[in-house]
Amino acid sequence: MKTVYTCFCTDVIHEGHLNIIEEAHKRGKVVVGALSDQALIRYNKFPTISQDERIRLYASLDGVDEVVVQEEMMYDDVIARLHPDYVVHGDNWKEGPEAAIRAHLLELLESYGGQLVDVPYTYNEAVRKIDLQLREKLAMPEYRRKRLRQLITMTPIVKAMEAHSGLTGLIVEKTVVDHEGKLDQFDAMWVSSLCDSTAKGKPDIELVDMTSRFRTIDDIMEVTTKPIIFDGDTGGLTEHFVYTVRSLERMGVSAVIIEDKKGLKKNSLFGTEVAQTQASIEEFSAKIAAGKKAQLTDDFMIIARIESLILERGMDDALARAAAFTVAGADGIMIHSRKKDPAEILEFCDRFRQTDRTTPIVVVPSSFNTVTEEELAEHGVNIVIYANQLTRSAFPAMQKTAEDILRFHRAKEVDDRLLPIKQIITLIDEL
Ligand code: SPV
Ligand code: MG
Repeated sequence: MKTVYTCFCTDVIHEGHLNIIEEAHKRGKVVVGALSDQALIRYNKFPTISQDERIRLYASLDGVDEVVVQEEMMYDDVIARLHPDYVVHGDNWKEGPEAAIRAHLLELLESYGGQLVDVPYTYNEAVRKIDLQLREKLAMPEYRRKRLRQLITMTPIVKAMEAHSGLTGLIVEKTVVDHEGKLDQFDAMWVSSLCDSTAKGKPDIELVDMTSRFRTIDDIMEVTTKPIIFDGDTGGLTEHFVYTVRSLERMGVSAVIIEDKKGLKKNSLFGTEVAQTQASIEEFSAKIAAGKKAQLTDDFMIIARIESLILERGMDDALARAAAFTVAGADGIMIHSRKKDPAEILEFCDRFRQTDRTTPIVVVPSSFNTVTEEELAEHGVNIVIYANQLTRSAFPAMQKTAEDILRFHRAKEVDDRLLPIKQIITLIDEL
């Protein structure tokens, strides 16, 4: 009896999957791999049911003889374990980022004479509808809101990228790279006060009001499914912050980060070059506690951002605040620095982790950008935020195009650095 292997990464079975099982069954004993949660999240297929539920679902299908877990997106482990005579897969993976997985599988199979069977991919109205429904489900507030907490437990470090519009949201949602034998993508979005304000041509001083900030969130939510971390600046007056918490929670935002400053807030990357006042531990703890009291779900997170290193008040002050804000109810600590060297951030993380092994740590390596995600994770960081790089890359590109059109009195000279017209009109999917 030959062994036939196929890997599933779905929460819903449609006729395409049944077709694959049928093709597999013709060739021998059918072993279905359930792709693990950890691998699914790198695949933009965030699970809406648990790994155990997926295993039970696949095992219940006619023609399936055995279900195993495929831990990694690449097939190395399952192939070594099972040595299947055949691997069956829909032929849609010949194109796009998944082609790298297919190419690697072919090498593995070749080493012992296994065969790949590419079954014509079933794509019809019913399948399209199921795909769409799954996506819509992930975009619903109750699914999106809890996704950040889930990700923290599922991946060594959650990677968030700045978004300030529907378009940048789509970039964070959809960008996938095939790098070092793995697919990779961002896990979450950061609605930065700096970039949201900059996109509106305003300074980052809490001038863009909450109604406008919520509008940005809504634009992003309309076209994405990934969780959102909202930059709540100082949180404003405690009496106002409690309403902000309720609104964000209702919208399906996963977390708000508020910083321990008061009065006129300026961007942290100014450091001590401008006057900025840090709130006392007592004042800020009271704001966190009020926010936690206002919160209605267990999913939402209020993360306390500590500005002691930015304002040069020292490591001990930062650590004392982290401990106090956690006691006040903060669900995470963000520590910020504007030094180029990551040393003070890593020292903070190490010392914080000596007494607190669980409270999530968030960092924003805009200045200390030599540090890698792996190093941060080794020091106990749970979330890394790339806070402004999309805005900062778009601005010089747009400015140069504007200058060159003025210089040449026509647009021909800039044309070869532009997105082709055909692509810009088809960039956004229609329903
Ligand atoms: C933001 O992105 O708005 C932030 C991070 O708050 S920073 O600009 O570094 O202060
Ligand atoms: Mg900000």
